[in-house]
Amino acid sequence: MHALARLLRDAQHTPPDDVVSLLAEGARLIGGRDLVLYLIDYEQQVLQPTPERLDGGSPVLPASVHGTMAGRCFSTQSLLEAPQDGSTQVWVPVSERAERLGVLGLTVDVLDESDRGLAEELGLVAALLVLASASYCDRFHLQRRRQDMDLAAEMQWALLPPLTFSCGGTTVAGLLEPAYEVGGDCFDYALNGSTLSFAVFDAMGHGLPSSVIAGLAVNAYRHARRSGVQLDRLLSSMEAAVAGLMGDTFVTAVAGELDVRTGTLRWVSGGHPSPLVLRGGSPLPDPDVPGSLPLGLGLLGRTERAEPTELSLQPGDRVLLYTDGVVEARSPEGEEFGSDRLADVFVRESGSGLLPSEVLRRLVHGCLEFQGGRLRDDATLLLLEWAGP
Ligand SMILES: [Mn+2]
Repeated sequence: MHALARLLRDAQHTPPDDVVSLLAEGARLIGGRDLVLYLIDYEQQVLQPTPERLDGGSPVLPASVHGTMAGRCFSTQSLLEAPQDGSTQVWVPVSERAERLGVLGLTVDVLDESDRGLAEELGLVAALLVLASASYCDRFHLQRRRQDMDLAAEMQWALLPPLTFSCGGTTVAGLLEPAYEVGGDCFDYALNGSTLSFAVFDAMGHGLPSSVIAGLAVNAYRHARRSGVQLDRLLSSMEAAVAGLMGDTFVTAVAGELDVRTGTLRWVSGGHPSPLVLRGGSPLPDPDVPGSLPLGLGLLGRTERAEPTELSLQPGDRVLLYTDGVVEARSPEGEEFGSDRLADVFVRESGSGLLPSEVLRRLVHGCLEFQGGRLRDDATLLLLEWAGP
């Protein structure tokens, strides 16, 4: 590990947009050459390469997640190797915990067990370098874009936590579409001690105004959470911020807490669809939750918020939160996506042994494809998995 730690030291003095030359130096430790750093695009469909041309001059093409070795490495999060022209082509996940950032591709003559270990560690170092460098240069944000991003989406992406996080058997994974035009949908989460807090928001309308309101909602949520506001008071506390500044706009919200030691799940809703819970491959019946109003609407102080709904999770349960843009999606023929279809697709993808982040990626694309690739409203999904204490 010492040699890789040396890369971190060298990184302190290397221009932040030149992570690839540091990684190429790391690859040479196992005789690796032609290193390529692929980063996943915002829609999670294509891995975008740097450099775009190897030293010998041959071009490096983007790699689709579906149907390429780089894509399979990304989906399964495992090192892959394949013989190529007398050498071996290697693909290594570039991930921080469960957050899948991309893949390293490199060529070696031979690869033994200790080289494999080193290659995997190089992928972890790559993830840390990309995350750190992305906070002070634009290179990596741009590499992930396959088209222009509008201002509202720029604001939404800056608000989001890492899309996926995993610790000790609990995973949370989120995704939103349309990636380059998203406006009012957002989510957030945090693990503090044994409490995983999470929330999903949908601000009314579209575009920039929605994005501003969503930003306010997320930050009001974080502020309340960090001020120690309990779950039963959370929505009223956020209401004060949203209603106070924005007049007659509204935000639907669902916010909850999972005790990762016991599996106790509690949540509150403000006009938001109820979570869908999958146990042993089948959805649980809808919880009997009283109707609730969104945040805002000038109802500050005039509505009583219901007590949190509680559910004891069993190991292996998966909980899906979604915004109305998912279930109200319509096919070009006018058919609604609907919550039954969402449950069906969730059951099917969950049964395939895939990682939670990959299940979610496929769910979002299922919804997008259903609409002929063109969403009318933002669609956001947040998936929690509890594997047990
Ligand atoms: Mn919506």
